[in-house]
Amino acid sequence: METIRFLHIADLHLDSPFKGMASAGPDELARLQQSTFVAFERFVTYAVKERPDFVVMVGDLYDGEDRSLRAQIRFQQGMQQLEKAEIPVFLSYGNHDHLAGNWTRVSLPGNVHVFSEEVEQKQLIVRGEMVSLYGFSYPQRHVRESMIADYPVAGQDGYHIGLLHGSVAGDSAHAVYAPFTVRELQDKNYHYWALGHIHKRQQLAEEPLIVYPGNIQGRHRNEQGVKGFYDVSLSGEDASLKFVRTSNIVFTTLTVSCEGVEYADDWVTVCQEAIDTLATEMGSMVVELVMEHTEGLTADLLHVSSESEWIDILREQYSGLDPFVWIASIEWPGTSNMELSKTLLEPVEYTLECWDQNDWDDLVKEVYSHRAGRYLERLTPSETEQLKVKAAALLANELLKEG
Ligand SMILES: [Mn+2]
Repeated sequence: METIRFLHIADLHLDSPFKGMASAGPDELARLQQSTFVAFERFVTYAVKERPDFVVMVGDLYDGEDRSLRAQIRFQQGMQQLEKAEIPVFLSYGNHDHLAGNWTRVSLPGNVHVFSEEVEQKQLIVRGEMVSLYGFSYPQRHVRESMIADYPVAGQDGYHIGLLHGSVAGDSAHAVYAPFTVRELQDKNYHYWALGHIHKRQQLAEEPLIVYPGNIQGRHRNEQGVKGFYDVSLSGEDASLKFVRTSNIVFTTLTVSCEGVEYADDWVTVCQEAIDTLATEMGSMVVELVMEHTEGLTADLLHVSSESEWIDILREQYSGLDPFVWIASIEWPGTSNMELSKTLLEPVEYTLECWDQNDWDDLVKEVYSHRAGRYLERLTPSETEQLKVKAAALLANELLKEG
């Protein structure tokens, strides 16, 4: 069989608002809010240069069901560049950009093929080889039922690729959308399964390759490390993957040893050296600092200055610099257990993130229909958002209270 080559990308979350970064100032926030677009442009540039046979995009192209106009225009421009380079694009929408949302319509060029709300087959011919793609778009936000039965078993001819935005059945860490088992996917006899939805890059199986490329740009502390997409080659039964980085700002954790440090100015130097070394390797980043061996810094030093003062001093050192560095937090020994807090916070944040205005309306329906509740003022969507952030913080505080 001829070798075919395509790019597999998912969870672009264009125009993600970075709501969790409330501590950042307006300049830093603006910089963060640009990052999903920068990551997307890196992908487009790569595609135009490398000329793959086609591209598959597997859901959550947009962050919100309103598909912000800015995101749509930037996406449309990207698709036009791919059209000029004669690269077909096959895409499906996910739970974040489901078809029941309300958005201003922006047209997409003719090289873009969108999967409808029912599993369907699309085909193209690459150097005489028939390539069949199967997928669907989310008709509404929640698709809790399995969609696997609707995917046909592959025939003998050509290549077969499945697109699926969803998660493994029984994965309790993530609200389950379009659940599947690896076995069910394998039973379809496809050459490749292009997955989306889970933001952590991973391979669920090798025969055939069942792959989450992860998202293209981290959006908060639980989406750490370098992000990107896969450049995939299929040659008969053989497959190879190459990861391509797109992330513009990396979320990361850095442990700093304060051994031998006695004075605050030495502490600043030690931190700066560690941060600069990491930034040289990672580029722009949002970093959580973890201090260790702080015995030399007397308790006085730590007590006299508040935690916010320490962090502000470091932040000032990096204000307005390139690469962009934002110090998200400083953890001192004994203040909290970061591993524990991550374990607890991930499901909490995910749950809150999955809430939309409808879920909220449902929840408070009773309150407003109550005799006395009719006179209450309604919360605006932005107040609801703030409430979610506060609720997550409150819950985390309660959970992490030390005995
Ligand atoms: Mn997603």
